[in-house]
Amino acid sequence: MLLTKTIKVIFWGDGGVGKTSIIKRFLYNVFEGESIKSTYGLEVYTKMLSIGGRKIYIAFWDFGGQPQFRSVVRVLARGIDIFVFVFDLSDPDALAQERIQPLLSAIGSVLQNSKIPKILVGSKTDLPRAIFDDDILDFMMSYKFDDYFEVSAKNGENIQALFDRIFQFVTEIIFHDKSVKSSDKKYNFNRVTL
Ligand SMILES: Nc1nc2c(ncn2[C@@H]2O[C@H](COP(=O)(O)OP(=O)(O)OP(=O)(O)O)[C@@H](O)[C@H]2O)c(=O)[nH]1
Ligand SMILES: [Mg+2]
Repeated sequence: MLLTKTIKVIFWGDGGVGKTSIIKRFLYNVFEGESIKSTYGLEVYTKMLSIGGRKIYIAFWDFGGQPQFRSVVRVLARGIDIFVFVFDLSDPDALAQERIQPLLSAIGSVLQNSKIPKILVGSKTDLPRAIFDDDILDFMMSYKFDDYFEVSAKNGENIQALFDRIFQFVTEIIFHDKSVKSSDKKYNFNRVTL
């Protein structure tokens, strides 16, 4: 008998940074552009994978980042397996403390939990870049992210690499691979253009 399991992957970040666009680019290979609607509260997308003879359901929890939805995130994020935090590389204030702090406090203790893999994603690489590499590295290290990807939902750049990494974490979770322990964390800049 095949055992099934659901892995909960949370996408979090400010309103308009491109969370829904990233998920839709990966799942449906589309980019809706200006016509995409801001996520109202929460939408969950699922995908089935077969890993080592086991059926694994991956649930992508796509939260609306607008301030009015922030109060529900902490409760709904319970049971999270993988955390993905998206910021907009074309927005010069994307990593400013006053923008980041309310977002990170809304998510509760996820960032303090070293057992949860955490991926940082810089979005909209097709637009002019407004954030310095040093600021990204500082941010990654302060909050102990395990990996970093720069993507564009518009042209698809690095989207597959991001989801491959998510699925690698899924495999590690399923098979209890110890390589995701915080002591083994490596900081990788998965840039297409360096
Ligand atoms: N140029 C460019 N625009 C993008 C990209 N990804 C998203 N956008 C645009 O940014 C806007 C917001 O995208 P969404 O995917 O709705 O962002 P979100 O993070 O899901 O926003 P909320 O649901 O409000 O939290 C839309 O106008 C998108 O077309 C990208 O890679 N490049
Ligand atoms: Mg959205």
